[in-house]
Amino acid sequence: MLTLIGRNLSPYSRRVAIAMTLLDVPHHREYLSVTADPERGLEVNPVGRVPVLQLEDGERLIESGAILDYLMELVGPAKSLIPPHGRARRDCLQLMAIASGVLDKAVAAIYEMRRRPAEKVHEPWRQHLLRQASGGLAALETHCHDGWLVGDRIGMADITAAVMVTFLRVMLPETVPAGLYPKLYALTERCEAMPAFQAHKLETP
Ligand SMILES: N[C@@H](CCC(=O)N[C@@H](CS)C(=O)NCC(=O)O)C(=O)O
Repeated sequence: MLTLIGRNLSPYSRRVAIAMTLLDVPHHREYLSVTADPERGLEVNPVGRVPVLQLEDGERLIESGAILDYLMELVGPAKSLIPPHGRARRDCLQLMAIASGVLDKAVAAIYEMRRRPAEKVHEPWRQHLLRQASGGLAALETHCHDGWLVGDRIGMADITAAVMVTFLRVMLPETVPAGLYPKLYALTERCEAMPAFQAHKLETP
C-alpha cells in the first residue's frame, strides 16, 4: 500500500492527504514532523522535507506537486482533480501555483521568526515575504465566485487554496484579517466542512 509521510500541520502534506481521501486512494500515513525528527526527514527525502509518498515497491516521491501529478495519473482523467488538458488545466495549475506560492512565502516568514535568534530576524525581509503572500491572496480573491475555482466540481485549486487559508488562519493570522478576503474565506469554509477535510484536520502546533 502507499504511505504518505508528513503531518497535517504541513499544508503541502495536508493537501495531498485530502486529495487521496477524495480520490479513495488507500494509503497508510506516517505523521512525521521534520522539525522534531530531521534525521528521519533526510532518510526519506534527500532534501529533508515533507510530504513524501512511498510507493508499494519502496520508491519515494517528493514534492507535493509531483506527488499530486502521480496520483492524478493513477486515478485517470475522469476522476482527476486537475483537468487533463486545455484552458481548464492551465487555470487549475496557475491557481495552485498562486496558492502554494503564498504558502512558500508564509512558511519562510514563519521560519524567519521561529528558526532564528530574535536579534537575527531581519524584519524588512519578513515584511517583504508577507507582502508577497498578500499579493497571492488578493489575486486568488479575484478568482473566487460562488462555485468552484475551475469547472463545476472541487479540484486541486480549491483544495490548495482552502488548505493555505486554514494554515494562515492558525499560523499567521495577521495575513488573513477577517473581511479582507470574503470569497476566499467562503470557499475555505465550504471545503473545510467536507468529510475529506474533516478527516485531515490541521493539528494545532
Ligand atoms: N515545495 C515543497 C515544500 C515542502 C515543504 O517546505 N515542507 C515543509 C513542511 S510544511 C518542510 O518539510 N520543511 C522543512 C524544511 O524545509 O526544513 C512541496 O510542495 O512539497
